[in-house]
Amino acid sequence: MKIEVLTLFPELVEQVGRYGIVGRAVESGKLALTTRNFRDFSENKWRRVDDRPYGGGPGMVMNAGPAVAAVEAAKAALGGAKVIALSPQGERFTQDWAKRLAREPALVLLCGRYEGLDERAAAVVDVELSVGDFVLSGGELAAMAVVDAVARLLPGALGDEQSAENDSFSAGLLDHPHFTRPELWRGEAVPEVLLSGDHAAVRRWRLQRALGATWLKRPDLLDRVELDKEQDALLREFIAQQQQKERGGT
Ligand code: 9D3
Repeated sequence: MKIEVLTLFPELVEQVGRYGIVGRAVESGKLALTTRNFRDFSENKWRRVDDRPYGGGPGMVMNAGPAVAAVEAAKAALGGAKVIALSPQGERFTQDWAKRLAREPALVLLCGRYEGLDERAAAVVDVELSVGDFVLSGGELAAMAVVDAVARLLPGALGDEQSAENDSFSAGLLDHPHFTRPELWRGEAVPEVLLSGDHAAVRRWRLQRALGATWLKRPDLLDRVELDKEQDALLREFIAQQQQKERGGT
């Protein structure tokens, strides 16, 4: 897959391709990650790509000209691509979006700076995405999150195929707790079942703790997953145990 990021800070965005799973996807040729600087498409000798907002007010607006020229150059270089603008006004980027985007042959990610982009550049954008309800200084960190989430879904990117399989085991749920050596640390033991060698029991424990953590911390996620009979029984048991503890505690 090819991803080209359009930005005023190409060196910032390139860092995401140097480390970890994204770095490996780039190294192995599964991901071609490139950047393009809007400034190279400035229409003035000062290389400016922003100007004051019509109608007045604080801040600056990104010019449509360099943004659209950069998108057109990117699409030509990639042989066509879906164009995504990172924007606080965008639809929420989710794991479903990551899965959808991982199936595309090529993406252009347009990162805004300043107060926003001249509205007349919107015509070249296929979809606007936001990474959450908080204020960033620009689209770069959001684009890096999208690159990371998409790259790890590319076939073979994880290396350890089990990690991808585990993701489906607990799809839409929070993770279960993890333990590693030593067995006893500052007086705290590892749960017995994880030392038992009983793989079916370990699987059930992990599934129950994933369901329990989701119920406690992100009950909204449970509304969006269909629990099978086993999951339903494990969650009911977890809730009963939880209520038992509450009665003991008060
Ligand atoms: C404080 C400025 N805001 C005025 C009400 C508007 C504003 C403009 C530009 C807020 C943020 C930004 C820059 N942010 C992004 O480009 C961005 C973003 C974000 O801020 N949060 C979550 N996802 C994204 S994707 C792009």
